[in-house]
Amino acid sequence: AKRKAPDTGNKNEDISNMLSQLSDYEKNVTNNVFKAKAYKKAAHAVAGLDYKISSGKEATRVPGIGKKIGEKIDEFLATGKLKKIERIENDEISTAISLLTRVNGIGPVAARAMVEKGVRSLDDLRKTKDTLTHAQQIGLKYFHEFEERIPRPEIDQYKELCTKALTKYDDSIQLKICGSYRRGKESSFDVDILICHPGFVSSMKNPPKNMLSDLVNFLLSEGLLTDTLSLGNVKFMGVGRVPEGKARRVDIRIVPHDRYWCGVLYFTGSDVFNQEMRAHAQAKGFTLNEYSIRPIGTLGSPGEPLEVSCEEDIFDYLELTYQEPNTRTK
Ligand code: DCP
Ligand code: MG
Ligand code: MN
Repeated sequence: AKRKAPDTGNKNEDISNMLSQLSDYEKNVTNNVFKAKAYKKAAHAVAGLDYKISSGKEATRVPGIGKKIGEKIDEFLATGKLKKIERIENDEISTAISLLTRVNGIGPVAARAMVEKGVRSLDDLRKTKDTLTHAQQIGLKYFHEFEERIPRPEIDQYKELCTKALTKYDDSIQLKICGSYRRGKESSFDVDILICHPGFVSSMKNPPKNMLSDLVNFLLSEGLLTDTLSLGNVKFMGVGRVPEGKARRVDIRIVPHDRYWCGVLYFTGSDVFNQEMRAHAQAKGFTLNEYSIRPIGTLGSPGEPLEVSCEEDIFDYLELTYQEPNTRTK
């Protein structure tokens, strides 16, 4: 449902779009996470090729593309379309479910339930407003704004304004904008802000009481944040706005001060890159997550977290060459 970044240099854009469409369908309509992932992986794989695919058989040589997807590619190359996608697009129920899952806070299960109750459009949804959660109401309110990508210069503004505001609030706070912005993208779906403070370290189970909510309240009072979708001890999801700007999705995450760099690596992504890095760690006898990298002992249980003082340290433990954020596409 997320609007894709313009994919410059994709020699197989039609095919990768087709596969993304099938992935979205499996994710949102049939709720088949496994198939959705397979299609997404295939879409990424064909998008990354430096040549134009000329047959399904040829495509199956690409890792992540099996016989079935190869057949779909053949049908698409021969007819310029896919019967399966036509059927999906002509199906009222599927179309309605797909539309509803584009609302922030409405997942596949909720969308289906709403469609079963007769909801087909955003207007229908507005009529059921009282039954929606707070997050879903915000999602509906900003439906169109949330689908627009955020231009990089606007995230530069978030960086400057949040740094200024938070330094005023508490000058021990450290913040870094991660996600697709840190990977150098010209536009992003949301603003991902990673925060740490020396008052929250890994030996504590949670940050000191209200550390995140106090900080969020401050940004709300400054007008940089406008709404809350969800707020936990370490994670805020909500809405922000810079002066003259549009409503934007903002995620804020607090990580323990001594675990900052594992947090930075995780939150910089991409998600596919993270998956592959974790798989690689596993293969090398480590376990890697957003908090730590730990060696797996002979009995199979993880040992103590290793010392990490920059992202390079993590690559070093795994015997990988350091990768700059803008190369971490997968
Ligand atoms: N992340 C992850 N696995 C997930 C979700 C997120 O590893 N299932 C990590 C990697 C992502 C980062 O968190 O890069 C931020 O998540 P976003 O959903 O904000 O994704 P991006 O910032 O990478 O892209 P976008 O521009 O779509 O926000
Ligand atoms: Mg993001
Ligand atoms: Mn995010």
